[in-house]
Amino acid sequence: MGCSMFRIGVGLNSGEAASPDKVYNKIVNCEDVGYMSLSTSDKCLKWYNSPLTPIEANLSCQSNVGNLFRITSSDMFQEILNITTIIDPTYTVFTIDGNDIAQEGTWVFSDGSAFDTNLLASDQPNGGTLENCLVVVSGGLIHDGPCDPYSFQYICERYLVL
Ligand SMILES: [Ca+2]
Repeated sequence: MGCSMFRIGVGLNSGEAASPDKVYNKIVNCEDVGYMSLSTSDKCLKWYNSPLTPIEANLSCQSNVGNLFRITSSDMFQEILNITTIIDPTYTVFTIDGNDIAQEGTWVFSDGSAFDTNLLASDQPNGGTLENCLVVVSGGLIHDGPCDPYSFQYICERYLVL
């Protein structure tokens, strides 16, 4: 994404400067807005250390113009596990987007789109109506977990360009 600032002497349509002015282009990336880039996603990510319940965590992400991190492929899952191991190697549980609140057993992201349940650990989900949110547990496995009252670390995502 490019961002331009013009002043007198720079053509608004051409972007060309009349001498002696010069035109500089700045490329904005996730790191510029305090987030991380992923090679497997076009969204920007941020790890939050202060634990919240999954429901509170999603509200927190929304207040930062995003949502909880949506894992949509095994490659993306592996990449975030590699990053998480560097950020907080001692993590035990962190929250990601996905729930079956509206219909037990039907897992969707917070925008209503489908979560691929093939990404779950092989013995999951196992919590029935007591566990309607998604978490990643240490060892790198996606489980269903309680939406409240327990608090976990979490990851938000947002688009770079809003
Ligand atoms: Ca459930």
